Amino acid sequence: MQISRPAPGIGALAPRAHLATDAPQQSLAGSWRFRLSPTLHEAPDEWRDDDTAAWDEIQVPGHWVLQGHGAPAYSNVQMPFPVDPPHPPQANPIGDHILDFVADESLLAAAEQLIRFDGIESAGEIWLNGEWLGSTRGSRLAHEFDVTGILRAGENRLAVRVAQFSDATYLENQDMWWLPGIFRDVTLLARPEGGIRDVFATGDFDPATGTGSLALVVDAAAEWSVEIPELGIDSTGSLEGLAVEPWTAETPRLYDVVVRTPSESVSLRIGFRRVEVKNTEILVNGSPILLRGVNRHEHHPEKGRVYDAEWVRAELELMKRHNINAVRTSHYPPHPETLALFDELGFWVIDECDYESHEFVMVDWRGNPSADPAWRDALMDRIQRTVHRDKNHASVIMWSMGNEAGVGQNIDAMLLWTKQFDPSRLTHYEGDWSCGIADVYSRMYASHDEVAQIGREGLEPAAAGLDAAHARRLTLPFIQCEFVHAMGTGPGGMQEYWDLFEQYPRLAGGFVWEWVEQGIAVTGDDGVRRIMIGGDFGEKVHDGNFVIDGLVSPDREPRPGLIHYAATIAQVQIRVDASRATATIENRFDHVDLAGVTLVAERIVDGESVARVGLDTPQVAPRHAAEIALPAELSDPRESAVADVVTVRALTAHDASWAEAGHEISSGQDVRVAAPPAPVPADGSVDVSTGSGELASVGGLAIAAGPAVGIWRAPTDNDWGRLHGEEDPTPYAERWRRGGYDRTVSRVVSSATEGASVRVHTRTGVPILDAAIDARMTWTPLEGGSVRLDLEIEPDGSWPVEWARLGIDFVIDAAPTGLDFVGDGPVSAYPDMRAAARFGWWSLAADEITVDSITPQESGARQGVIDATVGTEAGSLRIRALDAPFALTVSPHSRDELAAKTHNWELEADGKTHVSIDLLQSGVGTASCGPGTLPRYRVAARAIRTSLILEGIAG
Ligand code: IPT
Repeated sequence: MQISRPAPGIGALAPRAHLATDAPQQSLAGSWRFRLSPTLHEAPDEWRDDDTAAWDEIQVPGHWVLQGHGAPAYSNVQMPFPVDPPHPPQANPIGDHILDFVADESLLAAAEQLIRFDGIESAGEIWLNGEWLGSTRGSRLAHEFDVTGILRAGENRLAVRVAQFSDATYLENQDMWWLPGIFRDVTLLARPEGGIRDVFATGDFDPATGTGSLALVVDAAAEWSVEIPELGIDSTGSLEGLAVEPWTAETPRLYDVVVRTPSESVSLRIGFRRVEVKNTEILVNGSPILLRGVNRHEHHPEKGRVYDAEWVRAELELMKRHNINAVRTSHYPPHPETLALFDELGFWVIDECDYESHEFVMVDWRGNPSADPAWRDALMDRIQRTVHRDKNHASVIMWSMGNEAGVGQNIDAMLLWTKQFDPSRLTHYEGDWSCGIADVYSRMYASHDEVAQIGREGLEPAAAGLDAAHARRLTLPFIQCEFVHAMGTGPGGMQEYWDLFEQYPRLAGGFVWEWVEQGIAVTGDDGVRRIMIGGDFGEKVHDGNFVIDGLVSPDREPRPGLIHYAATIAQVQIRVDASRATATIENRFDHVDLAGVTLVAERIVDGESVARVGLDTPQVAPRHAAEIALPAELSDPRESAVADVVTVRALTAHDASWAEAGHEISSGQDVRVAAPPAPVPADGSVDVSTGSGELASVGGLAIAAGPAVGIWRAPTDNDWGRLHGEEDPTPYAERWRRGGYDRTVSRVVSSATEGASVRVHTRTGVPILDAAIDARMTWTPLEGGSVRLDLEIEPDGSWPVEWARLGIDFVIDAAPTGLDFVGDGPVSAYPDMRAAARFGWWSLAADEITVDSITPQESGARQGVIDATVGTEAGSLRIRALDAPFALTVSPHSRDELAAKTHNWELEADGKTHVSIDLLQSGVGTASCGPGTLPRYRVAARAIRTSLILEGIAG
């Protein structure tokens, strides 16, 4: 087996489209025989005629490392073995696969037969009945081999030797698990005489005339014709002047098209649309588009990259329900059926070539295949296989050459070939900022400031004196093919990016990194299913939890980041002004008006719904807004109310495959919160210890600890991120630890009783340094056993770094049972990630209070809280704000426990409820990869005061 050649596979037929045909096919999916050898040297030379009775069984499609042979491994930029191209390491598992099968008669009856492999990682050598068919390169690319005259009646033996690593591995370092195997379909295809080898169908829509055309390049061995039944068309050539509705991601209108010869019919689903660049904007059908995107890896927690049709449909529908309209297929073409789903559901797609050579960045790009002529054919083969396979899909608006592969002549050649082969789409390659050839300027993780600058320069004509490359780049639209990093608690700063994308026409949107957390589920002997990360399989080189950075969990549960992203990018934005009795409805769709949207309004006063009405949806053109009047019952003043909230929701008006009518697209609110009536002090006493300064109990509920002043949080993945471009790039998590913020020490300075009140002054310091926080607390008994706390906080000395938060922390000696609160929810939020939080009267179950991050970290804060009841097994603690709202975090885990553990399944609940009432909180940012928390969301030491009512209800 030759696996050290910088070259394409051998023997495969020229690439062509993945076509739905009526010619017979036979799937070879199922149970195969399998034997693993640890190295190529130990893999027997003679094996293809072996009796496989003693071999193991393996499911194809499948990855052997997920079926009990060897182990998965995760590394991102770094290679799991030395950078010694084109050689794989000696320790290179070899998987021999054998299938004995009988070919269907219908196949054998055809003039010719092919076998197609849709994906083998990383290199396959294929034999049928002892004849060598060839080899594959390009794990996510299809390879077809001619088996005419080799495939026979009766028993056939297919033997496939797969190397886990090969020369191809140097081109496939794509920030995902290394998952070898025949992981996509294997299919036998009949090729009838006079059949259709290939079709390239380009559906165009001319916005000026409102008509479509269909350009067809058909490679057939007979006369062909094309039929569009819906349009009553039956013709023998390309078609023009078609009365069609255009395809867009918002209106994914497809037409069934059949291309036929006397012996074969090929069915296509064609969308008519025109993609072009004008005045730095990406236009589709003449209108600019904004990409509300995600980067999507193929990942299933048990099956890896094996396609599961229902699962993939469900995940794309989940995207649609969260207003996502674009997908970058990072960093390889997905299973071919996924493209059909993109067409059908409506997504703008950047289809990316199966190419990343990021490991060369570790050696200053020495030997990078993008720049080495020796690899040219291998790379050209990859882009051609990508483009040919998916060329008939309306959803694909850009071809991407790959990811993070440096620069070089081979990339240029790939771009040039693609542009020439398919001028109907744009080309993309992020790795070359000079943009000499690509049609869009693309970047990843550029800061807000830089993105704003890129937007601004698009408005100015190219300044004199620019070099030609820069001048060309100024004419291009800009996208962030990766922009916020959805790792752990976060990402913060999405709204601020989005505001820029909305503001500058040149900015055509972005793609969150990434859609799904690529955790691998392993069920232990104890029956417990645990999510594994890099390193958990004993890898010597790995990147830990950097593979857990998605908007949804491995099981596709939305993380708060997804909920906030959905609100940020929502195509309908609503602003309510109850005092003026108006709402502004902004249509941010690019192609449709609001006929598909219904509006409902509700007014809730102090928790009671007092009015619920449907509103007439205004006719608003795409990218326009209208103001509507609200009926009086939504806006008449009510002086006595504490919280008077008018919410207008935009719902889908019609059923769609991805959501029934009535699905909420977005909402807007006007919230009027008044100070609650001043509480009346009562006789009695407060149970505050003048020794420790702690609240021993309230209303019969024992308080195990607190209040303690807290300035630290269990570091998030983003808190561990280096702050590139900042004066001090040291991660906040490290600076907090250095500053001792996680180990504060308090003492009571004074305590005194004044009538029924107790006044306590505490001073909280950090080890080593002289910075401190003085907290002055006055406790006053109220009617019914509750207490009032007036709190004044003043920092002293010099604080080495901003605080994570400023709060007072309590511990109750019983596990949490739930949380009811009045404030912004129900989703967990932080100051720079709160777009989806809506004021309301919310009730959370115990398992909804925090986020079950795979890597334990701070989570679960609720913002803008004015009233909360923390339920515990010992009773509940009610906390009410007397002036400013607070942020509330309730957790079954202490911060020390969260910070100490590396997997969620290692966490041990201490049976206590940890409550933090935060007066200030830092944003979360996206520094795990990208900019840190924006300065305006950082918390410099400062004085603050507040007043609260605490009420205990012993349970
Ligand atoms: C960027 C990669 O393109 C992407 O694949 C992923 O690894 C992401 O980072 C981090 O999760 S590259 C980064 C070094 C900017």
